[in-house]
Amino acid sequence: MWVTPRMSVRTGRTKISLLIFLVLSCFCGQSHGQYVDDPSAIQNVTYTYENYVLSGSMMLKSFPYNMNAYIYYQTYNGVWNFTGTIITVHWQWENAEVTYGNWSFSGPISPYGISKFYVLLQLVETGATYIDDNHGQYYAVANGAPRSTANCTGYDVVQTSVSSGVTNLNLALNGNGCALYSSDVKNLTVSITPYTSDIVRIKIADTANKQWQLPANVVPEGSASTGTIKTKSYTVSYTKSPFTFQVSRPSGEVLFDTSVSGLPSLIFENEYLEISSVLPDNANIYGLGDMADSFRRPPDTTLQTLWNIDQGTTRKNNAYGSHPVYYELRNGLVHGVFLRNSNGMDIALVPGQITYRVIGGVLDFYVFTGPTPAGALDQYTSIIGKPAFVPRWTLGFHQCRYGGTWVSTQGIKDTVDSLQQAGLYLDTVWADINYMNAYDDFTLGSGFWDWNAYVATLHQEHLYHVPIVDPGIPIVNGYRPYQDGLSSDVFLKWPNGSLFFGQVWPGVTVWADWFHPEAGTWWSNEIKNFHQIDSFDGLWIDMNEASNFVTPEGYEPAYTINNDGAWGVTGLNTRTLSTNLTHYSGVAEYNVHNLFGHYEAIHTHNALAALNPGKRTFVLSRSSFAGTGHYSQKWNGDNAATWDDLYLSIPQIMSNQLFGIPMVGSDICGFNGETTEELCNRWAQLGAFYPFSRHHHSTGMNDSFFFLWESVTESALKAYTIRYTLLPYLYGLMQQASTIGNAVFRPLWWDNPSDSNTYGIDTQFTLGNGILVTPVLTEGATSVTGYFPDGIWYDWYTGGVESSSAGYKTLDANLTHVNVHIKGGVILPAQYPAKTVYNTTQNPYFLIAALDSKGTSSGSLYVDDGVSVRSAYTQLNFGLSGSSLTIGVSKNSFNIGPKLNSVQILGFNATSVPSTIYLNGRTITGAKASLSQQVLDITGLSIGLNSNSVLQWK
Ligand code: MIG
Repeated sequence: MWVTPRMSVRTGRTKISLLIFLVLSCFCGQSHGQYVDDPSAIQNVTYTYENYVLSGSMMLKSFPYNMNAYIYYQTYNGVWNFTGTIITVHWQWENAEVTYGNWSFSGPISPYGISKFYVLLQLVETGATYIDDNHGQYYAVANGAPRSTANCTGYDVVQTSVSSGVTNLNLALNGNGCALYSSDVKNLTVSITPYTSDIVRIKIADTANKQWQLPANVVPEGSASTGTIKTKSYTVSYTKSPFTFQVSRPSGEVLFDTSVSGLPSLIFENEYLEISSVLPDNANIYGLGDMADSFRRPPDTTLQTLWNIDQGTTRKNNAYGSHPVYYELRNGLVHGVFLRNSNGMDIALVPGQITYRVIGGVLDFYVFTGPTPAGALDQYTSIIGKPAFVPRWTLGFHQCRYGGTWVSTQGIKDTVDSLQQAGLYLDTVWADINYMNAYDDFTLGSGFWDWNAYVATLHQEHLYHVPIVDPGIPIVNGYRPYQDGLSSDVFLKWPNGSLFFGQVWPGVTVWADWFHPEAGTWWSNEIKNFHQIDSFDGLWIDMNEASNFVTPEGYEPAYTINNDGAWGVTGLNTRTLSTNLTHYSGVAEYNVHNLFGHYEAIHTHNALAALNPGKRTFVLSRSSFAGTGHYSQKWNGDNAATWDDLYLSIPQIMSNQLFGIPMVGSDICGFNGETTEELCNRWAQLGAFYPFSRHHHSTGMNDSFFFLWESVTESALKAYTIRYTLLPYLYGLMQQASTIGNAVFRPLWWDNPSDSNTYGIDTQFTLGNGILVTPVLTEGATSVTGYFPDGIWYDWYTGGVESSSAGYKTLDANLTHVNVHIKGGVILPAQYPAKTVYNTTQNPYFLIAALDSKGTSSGSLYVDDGVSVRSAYTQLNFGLSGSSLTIGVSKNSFNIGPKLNSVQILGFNATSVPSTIYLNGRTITGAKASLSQQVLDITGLSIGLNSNSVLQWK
């Protein structure tokens, strides 16, 4: 650990050069006891950081000769990677009393912005060591100078009142504040509101009410229970000087604690808010996105920036959407924390803490206590809004393409024909910007003169169509959307009232101000008009970060968040709207940048709902914010045709479940770059299990349609046969997501929260609790190792037992095989698959009943018309035990046409095959049972699903 210092000492006023070494491990190993500790040894430490060089100066008390100096940098494993870097310090004797030293080193400074410096002086002659703990303090590091937080002494509680369960505190700035990046807000108001028995809201706002606060019609704030809450699953406490707060479980387990040793208790400036909470070491944190990262966020090295940006998959960058929510899994119990704030921010996870650094707004926290994963998600979505229920057809396969042959009706039709001729599954035909005339929204280009006639033929086949619509509206005289928008005055403006121009596909454009009261009407009208020339079934809203091809001038705050992973280099205005713009009623774009796509999604949803009253909508958005899932669905934007992006799609889809956006997917086979047969093959196998399953590819690339390769065709057929077979199950999961907020595409810990082996797994997932998918994610692999949680897992294809106790298994995975397993104890409702969702829904049902170790299983089926918002529905519950299957109808208002034709029982342990099948006590003639391995197949049934029944076999 120690490096012997080289030293050259000259006396008097001559310069002394010492080498100061950076020591990488933290200071904890040092015993202070054996040293003389003089906290005032070092004074006036300054640091500057520019162009990746950290430099500084300091004053030292006069010391005898032969003094060595070291600078200790307290590092966090993996965060600050300075191994071997030596700092050179040039010491100068200033006078007899003090020593003045300048030092500098170069190297990448921590992008994580959590830094602590110590300086240690060692007197070689006497062997005594002076440790300057005073300057072992915390510095905020962003682009520009690391700034000392020594004077950030927080706030004191000066007044307390409690009324109808809500605790209100008045806070006053302690001392003069530190003005770290902007001016301190002097007076704060804290309200601690018990929301429900499992949710508490702690809001810290400026008393003067000058800071930006989110309107509840744009980002909901949930509603507190009106009556008294009898049992709360949390307690909240606070300290008065300085103010900090703690949320605990009644057991005493502390979930959130803003009193973090060594860190400022609270910084609340008009453009810089900082607050931290204690985390356990090696915490299991999930969420905080959009991002491309492992699902479990590295607890020591995560910096999640939230500032919506048009940026393809880049590990650990901010991306298209902003979701300031995390879930922590601790000893099998889950809780979550939502910061309801739309401003740009950095959220850092370093050992033992989470730190928020926000460039505006207020600190509006919700802590929800789970403790089950599903409970936590239900609680979060009770605040931000439950996910929208998707139309059933959207669960089919979607084909998209940018450019290539998709520049005319015929080009698209050729692809559709080829897919169908290959026997592949298909439900929805997309149209990218190439369908437009000159990339102008709501127009059809010349190659698409016959488009709507073609859409009509698609509809006849029960296929669907979704076109893209971009938010940039071209400035073209006589172009109706532009003219209409001008007349309604809905476009975004500079503070002086002049229109803001940028540039996107159609050339110079303006953008709507979604906060304008006329914006929704204008957008709805354009969409309604467009529907007359293109009878679409849903809309795809792209470029809504908002993306701009040019970077306008605009305000940059002093604390530059780590936008695009390039602190300070990529400013807030980079390739987007200017932060200077003002929305209707003076709302600053600076504060609401992260809401552009979210608000556009709301308006687009409203427009579609107006177009088809009573029907569900389908809006695919690239950008999102907390609550977008209530209105819209999402895809993960421009991934690349790489194996890494194949993998990343899993954690991305899982994270979106936590954000309340269950209907999400990534571009299958990869958007940017050329895919390969093998990659596309594995992607078809994985993509078949994405909630939103769409193949898409960028312009300028070779085609990558499934049917182009035999192996990919075979894999796609195999994998999508499973998907379409399980449509009733998948649809039921979507319905549950929209009512109780449960996840559809789940991490393995979702249903096994006490099994810590599952906490880091993001190369496998389950659909609901019943289907486990273990895809191949590496090139050249012919096998794959996966984890099987406790219980019995049956192989999808053979029905045989794959695993009956928790553990890892290596599975065969030849090129056209995707491993799918069924959980013992679950009954999966299924239908015989046809090549479209519609045709599948016309086919008979069957049940796959996988038995648990007790020989039982259960499941459910939800059926409605697939499109109506408040539709009549029928809900059935299945229970299998011994030699009978009970079908119970708990709600019965939708007539289910197809009958239940067969039941497969996996794990059937008897040696004799039942000879008689009974329905409600009567023999069913024509029904028979056959046993192969341990799968009992009962066929020849025709059971109506609108009444209770009992099926038995003997
Ligand atoms: O600047 O519409 O993410 O899916 O194909 C690119 C063209 C604009 C980005 C979307 C992508 C889409 C593409 N769009």
